[in-house]
Amino acid sequence: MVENVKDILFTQKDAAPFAFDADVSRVFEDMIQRSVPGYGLTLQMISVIAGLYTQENSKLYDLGCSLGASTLALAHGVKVGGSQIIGVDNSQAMLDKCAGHITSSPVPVKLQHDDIQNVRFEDASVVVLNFTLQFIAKEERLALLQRIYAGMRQGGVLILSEKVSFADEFVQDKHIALHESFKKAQGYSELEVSRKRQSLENVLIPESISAHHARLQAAGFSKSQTWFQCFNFVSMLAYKTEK
Ligand code: GEK
Repeated sequence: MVENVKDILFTQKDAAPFAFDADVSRVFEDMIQRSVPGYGLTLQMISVIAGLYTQENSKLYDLGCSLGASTLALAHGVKVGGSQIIGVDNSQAMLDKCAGHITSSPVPVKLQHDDIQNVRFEDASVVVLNFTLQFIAKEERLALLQRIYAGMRQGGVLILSEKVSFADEFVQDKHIALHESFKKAQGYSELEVSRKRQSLENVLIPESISAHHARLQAAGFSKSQTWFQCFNFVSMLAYKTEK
């Protein structure tokens, strides 16, 4: 069970650039649930998708696995034998806590402390980037997706969840207002919301939904679809199939 400590980080600290350090790892479960609308649903559906697409004796990768919530979601969805999950994160503080959580996994999990850009992908049937690509420099995203694609089996899928932006200024402003209202409804104050916004500037870089789909196609994925959207948070599925 993940320990749920209330996130009051931004009542106390100033808006320094956001980092996945020990302070964040302590409150992360509460933080992500109260900050990402639909986060719980993405976890539930990661299980469903893993159930449908995990192939026998294949690997599943959870890139930016944090405390292991998406890793366990994958594990609980798998219905076939011989699979292994590789959870990767470059925050040691996150991985230390993750190690304690994944002991309940019904599927073997190997944790890797590394930049996801250094991972060698092989024999993958399901790959998850649940709100992680947004932290990779824009110009490095295509190369990462190409390597994921190359390490995937035919019939494999990539689940890509992201905070997104909208070209239309009116639509963009409305989504931001809705998201910030959601956060206030979750108990964050105006000050916490604005400090977090500043702290994430230049750290979390959102792109448009169409830019994501275009890049998935450029990386080799034959088809992709958006299966979930709540305000400016979306999740997409990209398919490796015969062209
Ligand atoms: C969940 N998937 O609970 N290499 C490895 N890890 C990275 C990198 C990188 N280059 N950049 C960021 N991370 C999880 C939530 S959180 C999303 C994912 C969020 C890691 C970072 O340390 C953090 O643990 C995770 O990616 C992103 O479903 O905080 O919005």
